Amino acid sequence: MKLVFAIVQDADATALIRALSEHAFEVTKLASTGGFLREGNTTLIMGVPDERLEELKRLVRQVCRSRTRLVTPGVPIAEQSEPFLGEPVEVPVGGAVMFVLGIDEFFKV
Ligand code: 2BA
Ligand code: 2BA
Repeated sequence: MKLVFAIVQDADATALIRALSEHAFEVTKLASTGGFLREGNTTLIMGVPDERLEELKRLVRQVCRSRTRLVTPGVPIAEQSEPFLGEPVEVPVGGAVMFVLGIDEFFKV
């Protein structure tokens, strides 16, 4: 069994959780914040059998989109508005960032 952390954009989270549930994956959703953009994102925790890991990755790839955000270097994201103080740069975000860990034990009491 593996423990998967998937950090996804909020805009993709609902559709991904629906797709996961339809395919009988169990999932726990956490509200999280990206350290760079300092904006909300969603972290999903999933305990999955080894043999279903590729299926899970496929679903994440199908649902999660890559997007870009305009960021002005050196200016806190919350304070960014027109007129820009510096030259804005495009930052790619997502589809999804995934961590896959081995599990020593999984049980419910
Ligand atoms: P954020 O930290 O808000 O980062 C948003 C996007 O900004 C990242 O997209 C990446 O393209 C860019 N970025 C992040 N840190 C940067 C830096 N120091 N310099 C230049 N550009 C930077 P993604 O890579 O798709 O990451 C999306 C979110 O996934 C991140 O949001 C963060 O919450 C999480 N994440 C990504 N890599 C991680 C890691 N190694 N460990 C923990 N969380 C991670
Ligand atoms: P929920 O996802 O809201 O699930 C509540 C209960 O609904 C579960 O209780 C289980 O009995 C049932 N259930 C969930 N997903 C199902 C599915 N795809 N098909 C059929 N029945 C399903 P618990 O098993 O006691 O789980 C309680 C909570 O623990 C879950 O809340 C979820 O947040 C977390 N969880 C359980 N197993 C997990 C796993 N493998 N990975 C990540 N989170 C898990």
